[in-house]
Amino acid sequence: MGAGSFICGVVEGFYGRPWSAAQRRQLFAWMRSWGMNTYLYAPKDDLKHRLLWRELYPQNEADELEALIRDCQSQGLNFIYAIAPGLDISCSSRRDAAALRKKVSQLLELGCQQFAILFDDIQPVLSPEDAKAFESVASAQSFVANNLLQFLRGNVAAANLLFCPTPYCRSMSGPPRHSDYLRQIGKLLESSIRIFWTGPDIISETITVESIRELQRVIRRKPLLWDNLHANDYDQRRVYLGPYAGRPLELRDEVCGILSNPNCEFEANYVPLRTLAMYADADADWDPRAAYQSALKGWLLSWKTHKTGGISMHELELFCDCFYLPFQSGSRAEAFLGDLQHLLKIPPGDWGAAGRRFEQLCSDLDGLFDKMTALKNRDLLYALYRHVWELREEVMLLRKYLSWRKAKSGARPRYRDAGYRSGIFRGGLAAQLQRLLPMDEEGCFRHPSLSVAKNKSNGSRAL
Ligand code: GDL
Repeated sequence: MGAGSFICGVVEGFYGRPWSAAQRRQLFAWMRSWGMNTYLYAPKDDLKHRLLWRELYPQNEADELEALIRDCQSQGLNFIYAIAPGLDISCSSRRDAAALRKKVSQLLELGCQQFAILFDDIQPVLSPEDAKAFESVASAQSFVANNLLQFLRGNVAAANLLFCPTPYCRSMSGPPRHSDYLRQIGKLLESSIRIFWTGPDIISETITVESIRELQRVIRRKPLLWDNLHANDYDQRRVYLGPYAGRPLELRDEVCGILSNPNCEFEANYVPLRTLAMYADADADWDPRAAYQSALKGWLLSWKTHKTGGISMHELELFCDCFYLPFQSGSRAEAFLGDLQHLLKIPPGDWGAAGRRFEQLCSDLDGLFDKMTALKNRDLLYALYRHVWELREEVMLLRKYLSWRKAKSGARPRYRDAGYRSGIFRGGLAAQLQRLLPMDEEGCFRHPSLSVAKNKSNGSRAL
């Protein structure tokens, strides 16, 4: 990784089951063919990466890691091992410093030459011992990181280090210019250490050039984007098949690189990663939707089925539009939703073209879901199954509901369907809790009984 080259690749940095060796091998092949250059190993639930960071890998796991590092490097990619000691490290402890050196020494022996140290998702407080030795969390973490870099340089002349701060987005740090933590990190961290940033939020819908320039002035370097746009570990009912979007091309000049931390379901990541590679490579024009359509053509090759009349490009686009980005559906899913919202508001006699479009789309989706069960790539099917299943259930319910309304010519008594039993359909404690405190379009919560009580008492405040 040359000092000036743009870092572009993947961070396996999510919570949940880490990817398998075979999945990572597939990832490296994709990355190589798309011109990406960096893979950061940071699975939150590899015990020895985070919770038990002091423990060395036993022989069998070390062998697997060694093979992984070799596979990655043989594809011409940088392999970076991340260690996340923040849950319980004592920054002033010589024993912990020695444990850290011992751990990275094991990785060095396995062939890893590049490292990252992560302090994300921890409490930003000093332990009583550290409070005696350091003025702040930032100075304690900088001390550990600088020492680690020095140690690495004794082993690998060109060694470098990546660093993930504890507040790693604006919603955590507040405006960077007012953040003592970021200012100190900027001042104290050795100038070659690269600092991660996820944007205005943990999951950032957009990232502006201005916001990054403001950060640069405080951390005294260009940040490295850890991009959670397609991450879904925080809500496993979602999956994101849409393009890399919401980042202007000019952003590339303001950051030293971008690593995507994508969907936990490895197979779901073709389009997200392919379009990130296209973004990194794009000339003056950048249209995420066009990149998406082009990436879908490549992905279609993985969608062969055991039935004749397999899945078409049109169907794949419709499908991915239904599972697009955290804050946005694809245009065809948006149109479907728009039609549906309209139909629910007007009497069946007026449904006309919107009604026909809705019916057509329901059949298309139903047919597509059926075809998917015949996919040759079973891993792809299994990665998407639960998402497809949930959507299918909801679409079919709406379809039945609308045809029932039509038959009843617009009456609005309550609809019951034996196929959607209470307690089974949308069941479970989490779903019950959601119903207790629904969120409105503006992101506000209000429990329904409150408004009922309010209405009953003619607008007087309910307790
Ligand atoms: C985070 C975690 C990351 C997780 C992501 C999405 C960073 C730096 N850390 O806060 O491990 O996958 O959110 O849930 O993003």
